[in-house]
Amino acid sequence: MNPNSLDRSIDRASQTMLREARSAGIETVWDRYEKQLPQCSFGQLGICCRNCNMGPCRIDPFGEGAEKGVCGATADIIVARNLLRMIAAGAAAHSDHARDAVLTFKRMCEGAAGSYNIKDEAKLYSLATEYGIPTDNRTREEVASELADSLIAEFGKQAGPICFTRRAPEARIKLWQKIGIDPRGIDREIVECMHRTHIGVDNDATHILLHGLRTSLSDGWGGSMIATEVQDVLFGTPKPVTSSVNLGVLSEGKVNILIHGHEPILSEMIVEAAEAPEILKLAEKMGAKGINIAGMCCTGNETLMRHGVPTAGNFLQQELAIITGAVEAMVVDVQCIMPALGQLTSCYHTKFISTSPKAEFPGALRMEFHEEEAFETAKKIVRAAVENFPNRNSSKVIIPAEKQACMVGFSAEAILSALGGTPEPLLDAIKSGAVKGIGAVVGCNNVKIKHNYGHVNLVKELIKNDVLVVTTGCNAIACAEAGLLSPEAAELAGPGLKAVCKALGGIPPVLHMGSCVDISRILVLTAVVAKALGVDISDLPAAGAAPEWMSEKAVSIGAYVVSSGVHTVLGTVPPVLGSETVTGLLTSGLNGVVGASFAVEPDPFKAAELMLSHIEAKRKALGLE
Ligand code: SF4
Ligand code: MSK
Repeated sequence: MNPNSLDRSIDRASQTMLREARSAGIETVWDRYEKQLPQCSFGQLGICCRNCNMGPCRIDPFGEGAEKGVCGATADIIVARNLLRMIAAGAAAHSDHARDAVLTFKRMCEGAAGSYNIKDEAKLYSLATEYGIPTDNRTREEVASELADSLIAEFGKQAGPICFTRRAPEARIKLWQKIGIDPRGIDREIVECMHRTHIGVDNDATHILLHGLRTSLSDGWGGSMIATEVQDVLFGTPKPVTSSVNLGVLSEGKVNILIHGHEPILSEMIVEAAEAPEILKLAEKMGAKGINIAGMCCTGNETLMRHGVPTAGNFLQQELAIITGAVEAMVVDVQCIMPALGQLTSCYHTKFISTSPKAEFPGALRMEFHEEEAFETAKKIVRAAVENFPNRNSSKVIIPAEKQACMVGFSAEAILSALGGTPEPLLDAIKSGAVKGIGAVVGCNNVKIKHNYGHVNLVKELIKNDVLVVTTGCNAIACAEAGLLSPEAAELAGPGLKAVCKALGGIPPVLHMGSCVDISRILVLTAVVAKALGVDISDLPAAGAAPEWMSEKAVSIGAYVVSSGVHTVLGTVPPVLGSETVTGLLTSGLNGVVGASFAVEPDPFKAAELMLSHIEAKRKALGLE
């Protein structure tokens, strides 16, 4: 790879910092990727196995060497097992995040997490009704406590169903039941993945993959959806709000604190702690003009959409933010946090503060966070950052100018409210062809694809062709940085979509629906639209994409989106090409099973064509030509 910064990112702020990294001799993720090249082709094809100590085994893809592992496992079995383990890890990450959110909710009900409160009472009661929890003549706390117990029970259930799966259209639920993938308890499905992939258990690729679909559904309509809903009850359901994104949100004169990771349990407290009068006074004493909190990755998405807290960047920008030399503290919890941050922050004055009991990092200062003393710990963390301000070396500070305005916070509830409380106006727009369909574009950055290139170009192509885009995760941040989350971006949309955006009071053509777990909001939206049209989700003129995905969470997401009936285009190839059976199942066989499948297309323009032709075909099938 050419080390030119222009080849690594399309984002100008990132290019500036990449040049700075190069001139300062600082190593980044792109340099480490180059040192890995060529990457192991057995790993790329998914045909190596370490599931027992007779191995490691690998299959010769050219048929000249070993065709089977020591135990007799074929390429099909090995690839399928490896994929199932990826789904299990991804589903576990989302669902363990959900577990912590629910346990915090329960502790709050018991009075043991006094810093938290119920911010969305209406959602609390609607969830209670969904769970059949009586609400008459009961206190809010009694209802909340019983709801918390019901949500906690979803993890350990031995027989389903998981309550939120019943939000899907009837036809979809029946299909899941018919093919045996209606998920049972969340933990049960994940544990069963590990059992099935142990040596000598499940040895049929199709059978293994079907369990992958079931596990992923326990994530999408289970763990992820529980995380979203409980966080809404605790912190408020997002409504449209304006803010700004990119590295230019860092402030030269203020204490900069970056909050990075995934769980809003901590970041909500940090945002509050930074407003405490004594802390602001301390900042002034340290010579700062105030405290500037900025998000990173999905923690950034959570605070951006609920409070309009600016976001400094997505996954591939986490190191670049430190290289600005202007960050007093990088505070992290879990997921997508590069272990490289420890060494990198040691080159600057930045304090790298780890907070989760589950996640330790080399070189990090540990300030463990527990709900019982949430606000106090948050204040300690913010104080540590403020006291670090005088250590900033102003000669090392380079803050890029790029800072892009955006409108975010389009929860499913906010979208329906913008439509006047009913999906009808959206259905009318789809029926008339003003809006051709819905594109769900989500997922990470991946160093194998030029930073934000896949995201931004794919989304631009979709809106240009009158496809309304809903986005979460690092795609949402990429779109925001490119100006696609501003009402003015409607000018880049086709005439139909542009008119709809204007008629709805000036909404962007790309709607920010939140963090990774909030892909559950997209599922809810598709279910609402499908039910209103009287069809299954797989009949909708809708398609999904993850143009720069990299994480195991993304594998679980892709699996539950397809299992829910949405055709999905991936921008990077999953490690499955070593098995024709598995590749064939994923790219076409699943159509006959769940009515949707995967495609892989790294070129965002071609990926957009695939999505558009899928949407056209679905329109035609619905008689909407
Ligand atoms: Fe090899 Fe089979 Fe053991 Fe895997 S499970 S390492 S293929 S012997
Ligand atoms: S942060 S999982 S890199 S979207 Fe959710 Fe971004 Fe992917 Fe992490």
